This record gives sequence, C-alpha cells and structure tokens, in this order.
Amino acid sequence: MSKLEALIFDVDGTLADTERDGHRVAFNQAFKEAGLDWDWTPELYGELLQVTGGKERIRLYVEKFLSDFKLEEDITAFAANLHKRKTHFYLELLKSGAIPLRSGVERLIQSARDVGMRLAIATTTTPENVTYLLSSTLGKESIDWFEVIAAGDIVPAKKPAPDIYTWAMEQMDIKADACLAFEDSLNGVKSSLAANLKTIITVNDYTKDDDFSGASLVLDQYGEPNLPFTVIEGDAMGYDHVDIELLKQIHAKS
Ligand code: XBP
Ligand code: MG
Repeated sequence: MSKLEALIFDVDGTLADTERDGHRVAFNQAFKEAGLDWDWTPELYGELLQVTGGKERIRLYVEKFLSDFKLEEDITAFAANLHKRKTHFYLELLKSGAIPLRSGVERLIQSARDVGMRLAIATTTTPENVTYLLSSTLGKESIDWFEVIAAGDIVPAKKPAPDIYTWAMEQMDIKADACLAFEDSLNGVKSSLAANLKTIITVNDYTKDDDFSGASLVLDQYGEPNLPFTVIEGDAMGYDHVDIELLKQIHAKS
C-alpha cells in the first residue's frame, strides 16, 4: 500500500456551499438580464443538479423542462452566451465575499500544507470560479497551494465520468492509491470512485439523500475540534473532526 501523498478536492458543495445561494442566483441574474422570465427556484435547481456543468444545465432545462421554447440560434451557442453572463454574476458574488468555506475546510487545507501533503482540485465548474473562491476565502496566494486545478471544459466528459480526476492525477504524475478524493454528491462520487480514488463525502442539503455506496466515509461536515461532525455512513474510528491522522487511517484501511 503506498503512502498518502495527495488530497484532491471537488469545489461546489465540498469546499463551499455554492449551489443554492451562489450558482443558482447567478443563473437567475443572467436570465433576467437576457429578458427571459425563467426562475430557477431552490427546488427546481435541485432537479437540475442531476447534470454537472452550467451550460449542460441550461440545455437540460430548455430541452426537458421548456419543450415549447423556440430558439432562433443553436442551443450550444445560446447556452454558452448565457453561461458567460452567469459566470460574470457568479464572480461578482464571490468577490463580495458572499460565499464562505464550509466548516473545517480551511483548517484541513492548512494542516495538509503543514505536513507537505500535495493538493489538487477536480471540479466541473469554470476555472475562474475556483480561483475567485480561493482568493476570496483563503487569499490570492492560496491559488498556488494547489498543484493542479482541473476544472470545467478541460476534459469533454464531465462528472460522473472519471476523466477530470484522471486528468488531474496525470498532471501530478501520481497514482490513485496515493490520493484521497473529497466530494459531496452522487455525480462526484461516481467520478472519483471510477477513477479508483478512496473518497470522503460531506453532504449538503441538495445531496443528503444521494446514494454514497462505495465511499469510505460520509459526514455532515469536516468539523472542528470544538464542532464535531455527524457520521452518516462508515467508521470514523473514534475521531470527531476530519484531520490528517484520520485521513491517513482511512487511506491505510483495505
Ligand atoms: C458542480 C457543477 C457546476 C456548478 C456550476 O459539480 O455542476 O456546474 O454547478 O458551474 P461538481 P459552471 O461539484 O460535481 O464539480 O456554471 O461554471 O459550470
Ligand atoms: Mg460537488
């Protein structure tokens, strides 16, 4: 069994609760600006999360939920243009500091750095969304803490395909058995498990009922020394918050 050398994090839902009060809001701002009377309520957005990727989500909405919507242009170009504006509004939200990191994320990243663990990101979101989130929460320099930021359209097949994780590990020249992945959703865990990565899940309101079979541990949050996590599935081996020692034990378990 190789040593645990690297942690690979998903972003949306894992590092921060970005979907309901971040991405969703930005999509609605873009729709309004474009003169569309679409309103993605928190509930509808939950259904649209079945696909990853914002452009793919717009397409799903038009094709499955708005069957009589007439488009004068190609759906791919239409979704891409609308999505550009959505990204603009989302970055404005991040710049305003509206989206904090989830509990324990900053501590875990800092302690991984302290012990020389390698860090990477594997996400379906647009690359700037990642760098703006890191800058607005951990400071601009934190972008360089991550050896690889694998994001967005860098691989054509988004999660649940394993490609984004595989691509990140290729860039790092590292094998899956020397890494752990961190996810929050069904599409995320399908992707990381298909890339042969042991995976730790922290659920959120949109993903708490997802099927996380195959994950090493499912928690409500990473927690802090004075803010214990709740175990949803798996064996936390007596720990009450996620730290490097727990990660090493999970990694070592067959
Ligand atoms: C995240 C996504 C993304 C974001 C929006 O999934 O599906 O589409 O919702 O980002 P995961 P963009 O956490 O599994 O990577 O609009 O930039 O695509
Ligand atoms: Mg996610």
